[in-house]
Amino acid sequence: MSKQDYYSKRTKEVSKSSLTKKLVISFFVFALMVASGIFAWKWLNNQPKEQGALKPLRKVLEANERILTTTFDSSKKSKVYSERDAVKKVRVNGWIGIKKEIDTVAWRLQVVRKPGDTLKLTLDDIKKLPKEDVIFDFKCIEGWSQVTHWAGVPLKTFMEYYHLNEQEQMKYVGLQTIDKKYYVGIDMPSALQSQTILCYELNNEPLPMNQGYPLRLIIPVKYGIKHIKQIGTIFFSNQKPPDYWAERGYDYYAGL
Ligand SMILES: Nc1nc2c(c(=O)[nH]1)N[C@H]1C(S)=C(S)[C@@H](COP(=O)(O)O)O[C@H]1N2
Ligand SMILES: [Mo]
Repeated sequence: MSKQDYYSKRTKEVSKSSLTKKLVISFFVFALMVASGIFAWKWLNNQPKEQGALKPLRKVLEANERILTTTFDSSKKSKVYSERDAVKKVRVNGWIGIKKEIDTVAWRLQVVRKPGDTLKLTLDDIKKLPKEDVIFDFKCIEGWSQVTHWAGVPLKTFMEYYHLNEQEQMKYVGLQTIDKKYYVGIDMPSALQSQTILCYELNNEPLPMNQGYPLRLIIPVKYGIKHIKQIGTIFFSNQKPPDYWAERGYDYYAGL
């Protein structure tokens, strides 16, 4: 069989009318897909908002959160780096609730053990507790990251020292800036992870004012939004504490 015969045997004659039919069908399938896409998009945008995010999208974030909280392993550490890897010039990001000057002498960390029962601590009280260095890759939701070197007392150590055992059984920790304008809520397992610290040093020096002096949270298992600077108050709750960025449509859990 010649090559030409071979190909002509294998080539089916396609009639013009069946070709037109196929073309019409695929056009309608395409049009239907476009229309359902537009419909779904319009439907989504007509949904009510729940905490700054369209309700169906907020539901997806909450479903993710349920999966992530059940699979979270608090004994698993975030990757640690050596001091050599840490940058000297640390980026400053986020000014909400940050004061340029604060009264260092008057400042107290307010730990609300129960409504109406607040422990007030000086920075020296906190510095007396065992200090841990945390060198990790700090990740902001805006898309940048930096290996940075922080130090302070692990929140777990702090809670044990002040006999906050009952509070450790609760579901969330809430933290607010001194002026209460920035605030975060954190699930207890992440708050008690060993690398979560109440931080008062950056690169072996006291925290600069714009980086959270006198005290900030460093929590490597979360995105930057949860690393609240200039903490004034800490409280404990079984309900989700208010969270500045979650109220504006971001993920509440913000886990890494
Ligand atoms: N009080 C306060 N804390 C804050 C913010 C803020 O706006 N106000 N921004 C957060 C965000 S989005 C990031 S990425 C980190 C940045 O920390 P840095 O300025 O030390 O780099 O701080 C977090 N803590
Ligand atoms: Mo951020």
